Amino acid sequence: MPHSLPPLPYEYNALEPFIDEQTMRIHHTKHHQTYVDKLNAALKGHEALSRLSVDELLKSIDSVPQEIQAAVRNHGGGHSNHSFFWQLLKRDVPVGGAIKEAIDDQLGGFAKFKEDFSTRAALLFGSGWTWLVVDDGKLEIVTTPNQDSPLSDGKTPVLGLDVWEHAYYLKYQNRRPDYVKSFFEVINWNRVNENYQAAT
Ligand code: MN3
Repeated sequence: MPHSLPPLPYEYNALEPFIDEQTMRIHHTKHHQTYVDKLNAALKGHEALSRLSVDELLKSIDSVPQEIQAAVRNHGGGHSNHSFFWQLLKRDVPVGGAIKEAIDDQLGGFAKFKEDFSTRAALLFGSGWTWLVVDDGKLEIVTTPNQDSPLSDGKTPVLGLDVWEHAYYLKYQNRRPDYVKSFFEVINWNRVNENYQAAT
């Protein structure tokens, strides 16, 4: 079955004023849809691969045939990353639970984590993502270029931030640090806790 665009679990204006309605609408209906369409186009004629979930494809990216490997990495990554990202966003969810304890224990406390994550996001050159991942049971902040997924490096994302300009330019123009600051106002920590529990 071809891959399809998952509906957003909230309205396009649900994250205002931190992430604006127009950005959410274009980001979901145009950018994410295009990744889905191009992934499906790349997989055409590859019956066995078409039966795998996009995350399974990315975990075994090295065994995807060379002639479609870049397309699966880029467009499959785009589909997986965005599907993951939408679920992470919700206003007014305070940080707590097991992820808070793990951040305190392993990353020097929430304030330090926020500063370190924001710095990595701000300094990431060009287009890519900043992640909080679980690697061998431990939390780690990493970045990936383009639409590369941490899944392809054997790491499990629990939180991720799209820092492509299309994610923020309409509202924030060149002010990526302001967008990152706003992101911390709309993190659904309940979802991050679910991701963390599944990963550990
Ligand atoms: Mn994006």
